[in-house]
Amino acid sequence: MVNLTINGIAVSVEEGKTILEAAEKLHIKIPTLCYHKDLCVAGNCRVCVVEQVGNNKLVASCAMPVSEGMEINTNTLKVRNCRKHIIELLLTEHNEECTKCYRNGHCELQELSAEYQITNQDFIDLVPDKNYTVDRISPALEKDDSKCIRCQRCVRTCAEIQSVGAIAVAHKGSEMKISTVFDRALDEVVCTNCGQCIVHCPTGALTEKSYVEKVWDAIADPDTHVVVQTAPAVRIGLGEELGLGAGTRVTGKMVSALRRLGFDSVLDTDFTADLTIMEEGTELLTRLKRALVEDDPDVALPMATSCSPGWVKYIEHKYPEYLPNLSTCKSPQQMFGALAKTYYAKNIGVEPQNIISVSIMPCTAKKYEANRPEMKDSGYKDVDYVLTTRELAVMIRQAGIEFEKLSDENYDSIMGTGSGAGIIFGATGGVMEAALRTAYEIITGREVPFENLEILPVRGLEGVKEASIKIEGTVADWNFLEGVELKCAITNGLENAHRLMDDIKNGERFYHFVEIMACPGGCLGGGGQPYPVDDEVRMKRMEAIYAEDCELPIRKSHENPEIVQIYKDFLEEPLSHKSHKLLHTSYVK
Ligand code: HC1
Repeated sequence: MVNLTINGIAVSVEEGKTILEAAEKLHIKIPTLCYHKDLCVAGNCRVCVVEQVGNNKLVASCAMPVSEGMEINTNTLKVRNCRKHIIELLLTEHNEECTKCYRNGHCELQELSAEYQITNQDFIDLVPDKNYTVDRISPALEKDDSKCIRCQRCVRTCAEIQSVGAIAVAHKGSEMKISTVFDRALDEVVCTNCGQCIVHCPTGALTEKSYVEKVWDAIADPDTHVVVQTAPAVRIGLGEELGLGAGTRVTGKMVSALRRLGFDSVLDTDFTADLTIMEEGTELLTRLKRALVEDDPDVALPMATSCSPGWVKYIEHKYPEYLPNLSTCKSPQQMFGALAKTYYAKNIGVEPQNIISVSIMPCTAKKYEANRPEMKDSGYKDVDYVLTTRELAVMIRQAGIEFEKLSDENYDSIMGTGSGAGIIFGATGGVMEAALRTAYEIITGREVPFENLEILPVRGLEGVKEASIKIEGTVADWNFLEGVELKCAITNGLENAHRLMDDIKNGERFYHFVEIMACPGGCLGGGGQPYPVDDEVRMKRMEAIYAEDCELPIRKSHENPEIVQIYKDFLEEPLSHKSHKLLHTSYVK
C-alpha cells in the first residue's frame, strides 16, 4: 500500500492507483472531462489538476500515480484558477447555444461552467463564426463538431471498447478534430450505430437522432393507431433517467406513462423475445441435425444470435464470411414490427396502413435497424420510429407527468405478455439462458428443476463466458443429441466479440451457439440508456433485470400463453412458411 495525504487527510491505496482514485476513496470530488472509468487514461484536458506540495507543481490527477509520502491539495487558489481558465479556454471554441442543445441539462461542460461560475469571458473567442460541420445523415446518430471539446472519449470508446475505429483524431493543434475516414458521414463508414460514443461523450457533440416530434405528431393524428413496444432493458433504465437510482424497476409506471402520453396500444417486446427463443431455438436444433445426422458440410456453426443490430453491422463489416452463421431470426424489435402490422392489426380490426409502430429501445442501433431495407415484410415499414430510453423520458417530462406518483398498470393484450426468459434478453447472457430453459424441456421432455432455472455461469459482465452442457435423457425426435456436449459462448462489447470471432476463425475455439451483444453488459448498457454509466451502474441494472425475472409468474418462453396462442392462430409452428416470411431475414455481403 502507498500512504499519502490529500488536503491534509491521510489515505492508503494500492500501488499504481492514481491521485484521482485516492481522492475518490476520501470522497473528495475532483472534476474530470477526458477521464472515464471505462477507458484508458488520456490526461489531455487537464481539468483534474491538483497541487503537489513541495514542488508546487500542478499535476493531472487522473494520470499521476500516487507515491509514498505524497502531499496533495485539491482546492487551492492556484488549482481553482487553473481549472477555471481551462474551462474558459474550452468555452472559447465551444458552441455556446446551450439552451438549444440536445444535451442541455445533461452536459458535463455545462455542469463545470456552472460549478466554476463562468459568467464572463477573459479569452478571445477562437472561432467566432462557429462554422462547423454537423453530420445528420445517419438515421441513428448525429455528430456536431461545434460542441466537441476534443477529449477523445468517443475515439477511445470506439477503439477500445468496440474495436470499430470509425472515428479518430485528425489534424493537429487548433485544427485538430474528431473525424472519420476522409471526413465522411458516420453513415458512410464502419460505424455500427451502437451509440457507445454517445454515452461516453461529455457534451452534445454526439447524440442520437431524435424522433420525439414525429411520435408526438403520430399520437396527435386521429386517423392513426399508434402501437408502442418497450424493450426489456428500458424498464430498468427509464427510472434512472427520471432521477430514480440506477437499477430502479419501473415497468408498471412506464406502462401507465405510455398510456397517458396517448399511445393507443401499449405492448411488450418481451413477447417477441419469447418468440425469438421459439424460432431461434428451432433453427439451432435444425442446424445441429443437419450437422450431426445428415453430415451436411454446408451447415454454418456456431450459430450466432442476430438480435443486436450493432453486432449485425459489425459482422457485415469485419467478418462478412461469417454472415451465414447469423441466425436468420430478425431481432425481437423487428419481429414485433412485422406482427404489429399483420397479426395485431387483424386482431384489433385496424388497417395496417393506419398503424404507426413505435419502439422504445435502450439502443441507438435499433434506429438504424428499423430503417434497413430488409425490414418491410409486413408490406409496410415494420417499425416506423425508434425512441431511446432517454427520448421517452423527454416525452414524459414534456407531458408534465409526475412519474414517481403513477400507479402500476399492465400491458395491453395480445403481444403484451412476456416471460422472465424474455426480460433477461436485456442482460448479456440472457438470450443464452432463455434458450437453454426452453431447449432443455423440448429435448428431454422434462421440466427444468426450479433450482436450475437460473443458469449462473452465463451471467455477469465478464468479456467472454463459456458454457458446456452434456445432453442426456433425450426424447424421440431429439435422440441424435444424446450424449452431445453442447458448447456455447457469450460475449458483450464488440472488442470482446472481435477476440471471440478471431479465436473461432483461427480454429482455437469451437462452439455450437454463440450469443453476441454489441454493448457492454448487453442492452442494459446500450447507447440509448441514461448517462453516466460504468460497471457499477451496469451491475445495478443487471440485478434489476434478474429480480424482475424472479418475480414473473412465467419464466420460460414456451410457456407464455400468448406465444402458444400466436402459433395456434397465426404462425402454425416455428419456422413455418408464415414465420419465415415475417420473422426471418438474411444479410448478404
Ligand atoms: Fe435488446 Fe432485444 S434484448 S436487442 O438488447 O433481443 O435494444 O432491451 O429490445 O430487439 O427483446 C435492445 C433490450 C431488445 C431486441 C429484445
